[in-house]
Amino acid sequence: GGESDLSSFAPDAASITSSIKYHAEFTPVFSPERFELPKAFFATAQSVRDSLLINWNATYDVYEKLNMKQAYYLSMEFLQGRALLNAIGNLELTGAFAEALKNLGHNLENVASQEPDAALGNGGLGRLASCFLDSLATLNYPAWGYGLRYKYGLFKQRITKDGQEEVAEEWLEIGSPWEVVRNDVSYPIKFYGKDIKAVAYDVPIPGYKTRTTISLRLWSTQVPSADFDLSAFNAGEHTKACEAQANAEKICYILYPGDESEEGKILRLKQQYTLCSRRSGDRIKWEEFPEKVAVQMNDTHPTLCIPELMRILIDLKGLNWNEAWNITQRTVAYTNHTVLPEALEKWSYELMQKLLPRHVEIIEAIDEELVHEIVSKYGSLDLNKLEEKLTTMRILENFDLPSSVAELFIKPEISVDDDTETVEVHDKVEASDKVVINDEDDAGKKTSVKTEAAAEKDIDKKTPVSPEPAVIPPKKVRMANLCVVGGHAVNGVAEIHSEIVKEEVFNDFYKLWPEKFQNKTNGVTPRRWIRFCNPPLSAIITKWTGTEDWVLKTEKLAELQKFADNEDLQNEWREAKRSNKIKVVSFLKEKTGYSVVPDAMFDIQVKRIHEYKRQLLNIFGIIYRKTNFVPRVCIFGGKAFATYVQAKRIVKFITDVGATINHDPEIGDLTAGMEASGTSNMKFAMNGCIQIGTLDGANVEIREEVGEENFFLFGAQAHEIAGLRKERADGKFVPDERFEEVKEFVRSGAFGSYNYDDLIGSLEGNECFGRADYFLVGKDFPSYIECQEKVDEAYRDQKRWTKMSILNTAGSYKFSSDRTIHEYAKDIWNIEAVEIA
Ligand code: DL6
Repeated sequence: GGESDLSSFAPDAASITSSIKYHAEFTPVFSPERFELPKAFFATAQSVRDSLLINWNATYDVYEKLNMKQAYYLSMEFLQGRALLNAIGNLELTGAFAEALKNLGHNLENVASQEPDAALGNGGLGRLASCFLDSLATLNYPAWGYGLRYKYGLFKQRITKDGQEEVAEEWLEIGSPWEVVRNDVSYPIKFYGKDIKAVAYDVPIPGYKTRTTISLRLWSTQVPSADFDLSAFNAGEHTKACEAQANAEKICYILYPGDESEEGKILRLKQQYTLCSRRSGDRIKWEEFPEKVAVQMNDTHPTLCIPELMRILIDLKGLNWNEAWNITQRTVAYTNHTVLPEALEKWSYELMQKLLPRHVEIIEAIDEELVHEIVSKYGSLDLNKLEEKLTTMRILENFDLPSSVAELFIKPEISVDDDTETVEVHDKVEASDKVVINDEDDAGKKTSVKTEAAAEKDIDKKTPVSPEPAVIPPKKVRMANLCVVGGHAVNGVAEIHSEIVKEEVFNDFYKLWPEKFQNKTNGVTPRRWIRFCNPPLSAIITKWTGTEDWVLKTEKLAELQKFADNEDLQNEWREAKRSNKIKVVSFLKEKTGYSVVPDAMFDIQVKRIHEYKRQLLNIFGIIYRKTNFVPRVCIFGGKAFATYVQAKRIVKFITDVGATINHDPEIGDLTAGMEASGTSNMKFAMNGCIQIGTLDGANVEIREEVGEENFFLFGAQAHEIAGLRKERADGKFVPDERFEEVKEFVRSGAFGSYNYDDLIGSLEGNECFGRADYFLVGKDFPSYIECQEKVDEAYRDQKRWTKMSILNTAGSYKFSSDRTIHEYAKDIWNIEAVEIA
């Protein structure tokens, strides 16, 4: 309970030692004889959990009593990572646990390294959700994370001679010491008229230097035990008897199951509905719901919470449409994380209707209301313009207009001559769409699927088509439009991105409802990303700013600015960096067998592999610079999505170049407007790294904060991109000789026998990709390598370099997720912090 005198509970090393011994013996998950590392990890984590449980229960006791508004962060991804060091750091018990483990013959770091990686996310979007949870707890905001308990997290990456290979990561194999199954919190979910059961597993999220400990609630799917087909099993039909169970469990099997196949799509939609489906408590007064609950949709994956809340309010609670709509809109808000059109989710209408017919009915009604609103606002426009608005803004794509407004329009007839017909198509099919060619009727029995390039050629507006069958564009549900319509707030994740959201991606909606649109520049938690991951640098910051307050109030980091030229600070700073680099040297040796020197510049890019993230530009630069300049250790970290062929080619290419360069006896080492924010850039700046980048995402703001002279800028800017792409497509682009040289060198087979024609071809407008160097690697190459020369020059002057590094840390204070969370709490969720006494 919250009021117990355990509030001052702060165990010392001796009591922690007994607690670890107790758990090793009495909450066993290993056999009793030995006390080896895995067992030491489990017992230590169980002991930490005891401390967390006291605060955790107290937190929700208070929330229950005060019945205040709480925020629910709905996300298909939480990239939590390992929790042990983070938890004891937040509890300020690191020293005590280290001593306790020493008493038991172990070392804390080795014990912590035993923890499986809870990688329930792909990259920035999932890690952002986890940073937000840390900040919410630290700042005492009443909140929850809601996600799915995937059995397998993000795959483990193996690099083989063929490139990347994905291996399943079963993070729950030995169980998780953190999660608590809430057997009393389970709900039925209906698919095709049959119930499955979603059970809550709660993970404690402790705040830093506070008792507040909030929950990450992960849902797991099962079949109600009464549904087990005992007679089939006894009759020997084992597979049949277990089928229902297997079908239910597979929903939470893996993070982002491949959705190329129909089965994959259905599974993904079931996952999304599982996250959003809820039968809420009867104690709730529905009219007060938005005063008690704020729901944040992390991208469009949780969009179904909109029709689901409507369904609950109308069908189960008996509210009328307007009341339900008002409550829903005031409750939910949407964060957009991408401007890439192919990443804006659209669901096949047909598929969705089969799985969730009632939700589709509700979506159709929302769409119809939207159509009326657009018509009443823009009714005075000429009909073509009005039709254009409806075409881009509607939630339903490729649908006829509702009959209530259809008579406003005189539709162009499809004119059928003897052997030629003209097909009016209202919208261009997106790059990733498959186009269904239908040679029967709308119900489409004989169908075939066309590829992207063929589809784009086929469906240009008013294409004369002779006697070929007509193209019937597939009916879709645009989840992003539903989010914008159904939520009271829409935000981007960096200033430039939020501008693009307003001016391009959702411009028509912005004109209709400007008040909905906001910016919330991302942030990362300074606990995990400086204090705990970089103890040498943290100690220096604490010494020079006078206290450890900067961990909570990152604006204090700015105080370092006044010492940036101080020789003592510079020497300490260099020493800390060197000690960290020595750790990297031994890590690299252990993982790759390569030996590198710590005095070299470490040139690092860590993020998902994606064409727009420009790993290709980086590696081309490395090939070009191969024999010149300052020695560098170039490190790439990142995974390619399992079905993203071009990204996997890039992984293969990087490893081939690495293998060749690393065996060379002479050597002892981003497209603007496309990166929504980036968060690795924030982690790098906080840790005193000097960055090279384009003016994109949060880079723009980082450069502003750390100072132009402390950021290496190259490349075209967002507003130039469209023109440059056109120039490229029109064949007017003249590539730089140095770029041509590098391509030639790659073609010559310098990096092995793998055929890189497709990779190089994509930089030249190879037919197979249909778009000439879409990510403008060739265009930015000269600017990139010239900028890298400036990087070398700066590195040669170590005093200047160290000053730049200090000023990066000093200027990074804005990028704490604490700042971001305060903004969400105030501007979108309207929640207040509550301290747990
Ligand atoms: O907002 C978190 C993160 C940004 O920092 C990255 O710039 C952006 O690429 C990423 N977006 C996605 C989009 N996925 N979907 N859908 O991962 O979000």
